Amino acid sequence: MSTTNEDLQQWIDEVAALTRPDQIKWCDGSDAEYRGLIDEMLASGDLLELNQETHPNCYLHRSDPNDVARVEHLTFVCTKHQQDAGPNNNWMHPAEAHAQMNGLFEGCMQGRTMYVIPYCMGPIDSPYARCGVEVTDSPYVVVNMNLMTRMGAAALERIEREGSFVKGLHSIGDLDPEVRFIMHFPDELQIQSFGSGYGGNALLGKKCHALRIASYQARNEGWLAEHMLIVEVESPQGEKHYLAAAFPSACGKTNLAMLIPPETYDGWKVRTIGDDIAWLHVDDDGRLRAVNPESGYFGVVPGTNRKTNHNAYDMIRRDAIFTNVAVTADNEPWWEGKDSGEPVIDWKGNQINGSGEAAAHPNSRFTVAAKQNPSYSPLADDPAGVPISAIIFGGRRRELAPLVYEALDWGHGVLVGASVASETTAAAAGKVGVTRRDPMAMKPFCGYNFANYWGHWLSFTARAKRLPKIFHVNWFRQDQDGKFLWPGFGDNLRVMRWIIDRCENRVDAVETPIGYLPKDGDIDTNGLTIDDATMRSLLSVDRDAWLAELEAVAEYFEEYEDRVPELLEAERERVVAGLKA
Ligand code: SAT
Ligand code: MN
Repeated sequence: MSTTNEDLQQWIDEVAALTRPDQIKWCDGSDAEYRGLIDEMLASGDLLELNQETHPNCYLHRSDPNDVARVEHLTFVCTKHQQDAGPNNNWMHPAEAHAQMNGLFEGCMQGRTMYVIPYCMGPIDSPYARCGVEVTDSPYVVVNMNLMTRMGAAALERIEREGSFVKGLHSIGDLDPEVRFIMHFPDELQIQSFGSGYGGNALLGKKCHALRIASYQARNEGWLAEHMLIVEVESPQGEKHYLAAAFPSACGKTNLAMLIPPETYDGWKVRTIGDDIAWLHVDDDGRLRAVNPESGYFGVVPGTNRKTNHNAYDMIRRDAIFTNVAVTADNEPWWEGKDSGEPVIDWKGNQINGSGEAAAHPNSRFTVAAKQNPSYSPLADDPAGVPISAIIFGGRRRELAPLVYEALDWGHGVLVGASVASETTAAAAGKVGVTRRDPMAMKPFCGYNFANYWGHWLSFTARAKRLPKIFHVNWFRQDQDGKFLWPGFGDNLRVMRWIIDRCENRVDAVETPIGYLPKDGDIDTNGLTIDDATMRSLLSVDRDAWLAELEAVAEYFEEYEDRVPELLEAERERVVAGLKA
């Protein structure tokens, strides 16, 4: 196979001349191709077969122990001017980055097969969808892209019809952590990734294309590419709402997108449109519509069990690729928080020795096709996407942020999003549990200067007539002993219900300087063993702590100097004045 698109053909020829692979394979996305690659990887030891009786078509990949998470310090946005990448990105001049990457890619595929993966982010017939081509020397990347994106023949056809696509070049190199770079060239619609085979570093359709490059395109074209799940909530009366929610990596987006209603919520249905990324466009009626550019999930495994998320638990019992989990004596996958079985071999392939170290890596992952999700919504395939009623921001915060509050209006909501902070998780290399600013949960993913990004968000008041309401939630508030105050998981539907009632103007709220909070008793706790005092502390606003928070936000904004929109600073001052009054 090759292509009628000259630009694509020429690029593939150039890449092949540079990297010198033994052979080139154009991927068609077929089941036979998927099967063939799995068999090759089983033969090479890249994949290990798991118990096929209990877990049909499930396989385990052990990544290099130095290559288990995204590497933000090695991820760059290469624009001509450093200010355009902003203080939120590592920057390198495109000419320098190209010279460096060309040196690394030179001859790197000798002895290997080069795979050409045409893919489409978004429903294949959607006007909102965008295509790309990833070239890689990793068969693991090909099978993951098969599960995560609409890849193969149909995507290539669309590329040949439309002509435009994002170019992604990837090689695992020698998996040397010292020689690892994830480079983005937004003006050229190019991504180059070297030296890692892991998730967001290597599956270039995901964070590199659908967020970093897409956010840059979205700014120029008047839409938004966001790190958000999209969930459909249907009441017993058949009223449907679509909510989009942004949380940092490994803060429970997949669980919220696949939420199982509490027992007392008879007749409520929750369905998944997307679990990680949303592309938001203004439609002809002036509403925001969302599509999920992906068609599969790359989810955190630890903590998944029948109680926390039986949909996810069932979903990964067949046709799933596990990365860096442990295995039991019966050769079943095992992870911390799985409520059955015992690990005998850890994620590195060593016999468990009782050292107390985690058996599965804390950032171990499953990859599955979205259609396998018992709560999959067919609207995930709708080319028109779904209209969004509410946007929800959240972070992992031991204190300060109440369980839920509503922004006063869109402009204030942008401040709420821009102020998001969260404790770091194992999804990225580095220390875990440190609170850092993560505006809109996009810190690792915004492909341009955050200050311009906030300005772009603010511009939607002029672009759209019927904007969604904006909320902030915090499922992670703890008491002095470190105990979580809110049960989380399925019970988060109780909070989403209040959010929906607010969108429908069915429930009043208490106005405070930080936003609207639920009145006493308006969050349904029927069936929960949570006392009034706990609910009050979950919904309390500590004035002094909030004043300190807004001061910290001001300091954070200072890094962005004069690019910070005046409107955003005015919103911040408005909240400060309210708190002082
Ligand atoms: O590694 S990924 O970026 O794909 C997953 C995540 O961190 O959200
Ligand atoms: Mn994510």
